Amino acid sequence: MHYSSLTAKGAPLIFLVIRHRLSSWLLFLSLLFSLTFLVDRTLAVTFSDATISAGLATTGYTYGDPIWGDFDNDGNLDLFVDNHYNRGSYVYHNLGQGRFTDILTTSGLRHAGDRHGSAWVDFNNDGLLDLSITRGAKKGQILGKKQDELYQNLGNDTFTNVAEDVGVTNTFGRGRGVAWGDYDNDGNTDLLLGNLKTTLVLLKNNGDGTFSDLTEAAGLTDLEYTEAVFADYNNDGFQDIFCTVAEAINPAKDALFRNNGDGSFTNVTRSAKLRALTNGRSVCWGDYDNDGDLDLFISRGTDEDPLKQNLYRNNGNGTFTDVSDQSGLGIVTNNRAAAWGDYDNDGYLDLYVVNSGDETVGKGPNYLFRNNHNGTFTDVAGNAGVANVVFNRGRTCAWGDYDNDGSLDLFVTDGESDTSFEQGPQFLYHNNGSSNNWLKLLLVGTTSNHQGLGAKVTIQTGSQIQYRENNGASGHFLSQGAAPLHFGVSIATVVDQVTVNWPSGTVQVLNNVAVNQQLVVTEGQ
Ligand SMILES: [Ca+2]
Ligand SMILES: [Ca+2]
Ligand SMILES: [Ca+2]
Ligand SMILES: [Ca+2]
Repeated sequence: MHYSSLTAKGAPLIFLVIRHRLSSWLLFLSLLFSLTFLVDRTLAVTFSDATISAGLATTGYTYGDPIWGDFDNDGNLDLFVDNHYNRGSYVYHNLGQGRFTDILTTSGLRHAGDRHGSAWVDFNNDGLLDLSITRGAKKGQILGKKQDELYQNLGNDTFTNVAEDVGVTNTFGRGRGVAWGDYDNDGNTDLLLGNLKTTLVLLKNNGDGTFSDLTEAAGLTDLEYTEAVFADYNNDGFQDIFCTVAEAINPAKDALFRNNGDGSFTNVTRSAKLRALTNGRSVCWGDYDNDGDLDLFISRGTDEDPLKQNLYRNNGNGTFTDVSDQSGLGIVTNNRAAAWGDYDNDGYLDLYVVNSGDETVGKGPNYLFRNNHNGTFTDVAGNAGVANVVFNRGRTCAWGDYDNDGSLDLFVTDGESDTSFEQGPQFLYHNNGSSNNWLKLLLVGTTSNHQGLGAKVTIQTGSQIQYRENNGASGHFLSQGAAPLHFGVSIATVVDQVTVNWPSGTVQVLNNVAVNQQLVVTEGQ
């Protein structure tokens, strides 16, 4: 559309330039045209509301982030949405052709519960995504009695809760965040649980159907955090932990724990030059500046105090620089979920942030911060059609290409417990796409954990690199994104090199990979 209108307006100009300095003007015009066209390729990206046409419910009672995961391995991303307050969760099975059906009643999942965080994880390495869910404790009244859930995927679209059998019930926590990652690189994914007004729990997966509580041995005792997530910030091959919390009794401050590689962690917040701030909500690791290390965005806010959002650029030497202001992300507001995703496939990670707003006027517009390729971001949510302006409170979001057209789609929920807006509209925003190219990589570990959690992927196109860490198995406000890993590659028609650093230490290199495909990368093959 933009292409043809530009050509029509440009036509009279061409006659002028032919009469003058023909070659230089033509060169100038063609450059201008190319630049405009390149900008058009991405500026034009919009989304359409596909909630009803996809067969999804239009209301929900969410607490934690919705999670995308292909639990039946048919190549289509399914969607779990964990409704709160004893409302039935949504277990949306993707039927293909952009349609979903809720299979809660036949899935084997308990109908409802005080559910908060959820994560798709293949905890037993059988190639099927299982479902891990944290539960609250009725405002603390049933601590010691309440149990988290771990639904083992039995195939045939059914699940059974094995949490008690394997020992991941976390009865002494008011369950919030859930993060899976192989912190000791033994091929089994371990479990890190954030709790409200109780402490963190680290459960080591023994690989034999049992888990051991190694919180104390890891040096993670007495840490009161709701959000704790794995990510290897210093690229030493060991998953580190970042934590934040809001609404604790004595709100703990943001903390970064370096994995020492021997099963223990050390608090390095100060030496890493991260600020000891409070009231973080969402923790989002992503390499927004394409330099091969994970940068960190933290959304913040409480209903009493709008707060400044934070972006930390990873300096690549174990320290970070606070670039909140210079990046344009340091706005003062009250946000909840946030998630990185290259929605316009231009090769740079963009960021979606959900605005919770306040109890009087409800939520403000959500943000779609488009990456300007120079360390700054511009909010384009309104033009893109994802500002999500509804009379409610903002809650959660997740990126996933549910229709496999190569463009990341977006699921957004509203509604917030303990407010006047408990029930909220939920939206599936279909990405109408761009002409940019893309590559999706689905990792399959063999020596490493089957899901490939913790694997690092670098792709090179010409002189540009992009970097992702496969850390998708986490939930609540830990919007780490789903497998497959999604890369936009702009106008590149071939990816020169794909390098996968597996948690086992195996390094795998693929050369001259065709774009616009989903590639399965099996460790060692
Ligand atoms: Ca590390
Ligand atoms: Ca970076
Ligand atoms: Ca982008
Ligand atoms: Ca799509």
